[in-house]
Amino acid sequence: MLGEQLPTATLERLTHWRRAPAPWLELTGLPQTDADVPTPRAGFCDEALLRIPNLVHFGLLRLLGLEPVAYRWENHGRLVRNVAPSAGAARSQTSWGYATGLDWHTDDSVLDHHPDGAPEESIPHFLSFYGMRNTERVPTWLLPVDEVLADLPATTATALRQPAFDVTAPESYGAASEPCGGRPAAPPVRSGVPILWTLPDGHTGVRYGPGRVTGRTAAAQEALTRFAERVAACKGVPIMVEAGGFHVFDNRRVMHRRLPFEPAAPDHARWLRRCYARTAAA
Ligand SMILES: O=C(O)CCC(=O)C(=O)O
Ligand SMILES: [Fe+2]
Repeated sequence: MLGEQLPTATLERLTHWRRAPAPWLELTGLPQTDADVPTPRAGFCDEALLRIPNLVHFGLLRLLGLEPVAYRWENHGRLVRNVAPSAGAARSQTSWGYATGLDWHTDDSVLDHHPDGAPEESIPHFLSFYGMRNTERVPTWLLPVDEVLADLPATTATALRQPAFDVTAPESYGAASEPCGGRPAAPPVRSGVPILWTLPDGHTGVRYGPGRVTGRTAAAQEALTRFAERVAACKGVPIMVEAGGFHVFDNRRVMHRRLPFEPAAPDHARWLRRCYARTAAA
């Protein structure tokens, strides 16, 4: 049981978060593997070498009351994504890229945002990361949507709540760098959806990705431009996930980005393990 391995203070933080989830949570100093497993160079690796990272990662999700989610059209349908530089994907707008930045976005914004949507068709509630190594010290930047909205006119927010936007799928859905095999086609576009909506707990939810959303009317496009300008003016908060670190954030209340970086030597480059999750059914 992971609970028996963790300090009381950590367990208390997990219990507190589970009762009242903050937009994000960070932990450090978690159990790590003794073996020096090289960073995967092309996205995937032997999961048998990662028993401890997986036990810690999935154990933490369980303690937080979250269920892992995978999508059939990305990452070969696997639960854990190796967020690591891959030479073949250097300039891609995916978590395997590094030479270009990933600008502010939410993940899988092309999926369903309704609270009663099927888990395997819905926007992931949370992104969770377990750190294998990050000697380059490259953070994941976070930006709460509330911070963006604080400086936007109410009329703009109202326009963003209209079902007046189209969203296209991200590059990671069957990207050229990830041979598709027999995977089913991803939903290429979702039409007539809002950018902002109200979550069951009353917070504002957001779906966003530059170049992935368009307004269907002049008013919708105008509101989107105002939103993009405001987002571009925000700095956000850097979260550094290093070896033995864990980070979970709400993919509907928070946007994230990663700046371009120069990876350390092959086998030792930045390596985070990412798993999508959703609030477990009661
Ligand atoms: O590399 C990172 O810090 C985050 C990459 C990203 O956008 C993701 O994994 O969804
Ligand atoms: Fe992302």
